[in-house]
Amino acid sequence: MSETSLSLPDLGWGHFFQQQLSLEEWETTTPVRVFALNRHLVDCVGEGGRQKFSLPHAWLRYAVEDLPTVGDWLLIDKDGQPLRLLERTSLFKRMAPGHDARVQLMAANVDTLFIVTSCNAEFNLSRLERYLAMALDAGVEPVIVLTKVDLIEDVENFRVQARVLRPGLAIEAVDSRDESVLEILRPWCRVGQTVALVGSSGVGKSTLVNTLYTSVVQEIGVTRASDAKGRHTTTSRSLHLLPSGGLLLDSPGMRELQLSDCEVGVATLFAEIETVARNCRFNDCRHLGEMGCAVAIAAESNELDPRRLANYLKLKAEQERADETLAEKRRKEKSLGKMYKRVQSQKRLEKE
Ligand SMILES: Nc1nc2c(ncn2[C@@H]2O[C@H](COP(=O)(O)OP(=O)(O)OP(=O)(O)O)[C@@H](O)[C@H]2O)c(=O)[nH]1
Ligand SMILES: [Mg+2]
Ligand SMILES: [Zn+2]
Repeated sequence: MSETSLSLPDLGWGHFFQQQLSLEEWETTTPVRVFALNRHLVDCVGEGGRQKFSLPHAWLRYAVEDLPTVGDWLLIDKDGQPLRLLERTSLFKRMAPGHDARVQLMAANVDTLFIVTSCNAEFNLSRLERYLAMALDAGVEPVIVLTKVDLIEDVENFRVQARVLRPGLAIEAVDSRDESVLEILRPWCRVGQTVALVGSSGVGKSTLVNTLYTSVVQEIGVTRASDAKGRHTTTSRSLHLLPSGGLLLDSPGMRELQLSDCEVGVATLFAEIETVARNCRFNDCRHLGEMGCAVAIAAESNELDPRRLANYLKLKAEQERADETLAEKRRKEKSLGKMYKRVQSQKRLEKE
């Protein structure tokens, strides 16, 4: 599909975005979708084709969540300058790798998340739960895509394991290099639908993108045979238009994925544990040995899956730590801001 012949619905536009525009904006501005970002340079596609611009200087002071990320819709004026960011249907974010407790936006307005995992040593239920919690939290439909089925005999075993993660979870098994993926994944790749991919390095995300795209657009890495681990060949995030009409976002594998603000997602995914927890004696029970803990009692009588429970507690703890680090950072920024203001007013006094 050529970028110059696209309509807004082809790019994922719909009622949700339309209703955010005033009549005046509808007449004087143009919506464009962010296809790629490189520091402050934004690469967008609209009805008029592709265009690039730098973020306005004033925007650099905005909070991270108010800045555009891949998949966002922006309104631009007649001169091609961005005016404002439209509200999102969904947003993926994470704690940035490193120690400075920064939230990093990963993708906006995604409809479906392909959680890619391969049928080998990489397959790990607790890791899948982490991605599922993210998808559910963002309000995005998760689909488990099992790759490398050509290398194993018993794919059913993987399916059965994945099925218990969530009732009604869509699970598809593919050889990412084979054209059959076009047919298997088509229900989620129709015109205007946006799909994102997550998964460890080497599971075949770029290979999937290439097969769906039919031409080579992403560099493909070599997996070390010994441990089935790759080395994250893909380093940028960008949207690709699929021949089927959908849009696909290939993100770098998430090496240091940390949940940020996924409380709802964790609660939704582990509903069976949350239900039991309602019977704990204390409202704020952390299920770590407190008196009258219903979760502990259920675990002892094997009513709860021990692996799931352990992962639930781990994700909750991670969540708490992330919340604390963020709160601490905000406190520091606030007191720095206050100090700055004091210094400024002191200087003014001295001048007078
Ligand atoms: N046999 C087989 N090989 C596959 C399949 N999917 C991917 N591969 C191979 O696995 C290796 C890694 O695939 P990539 O597509 O680069 O993996 P990736 O998920 O994009 O990895 P990063 O970009 O590093 O995160 C390549 O050599 C692929 O050819 C599959 O379904 N079957
Ligand atoms: Mg890749
Ligand atoms: Zn408890």
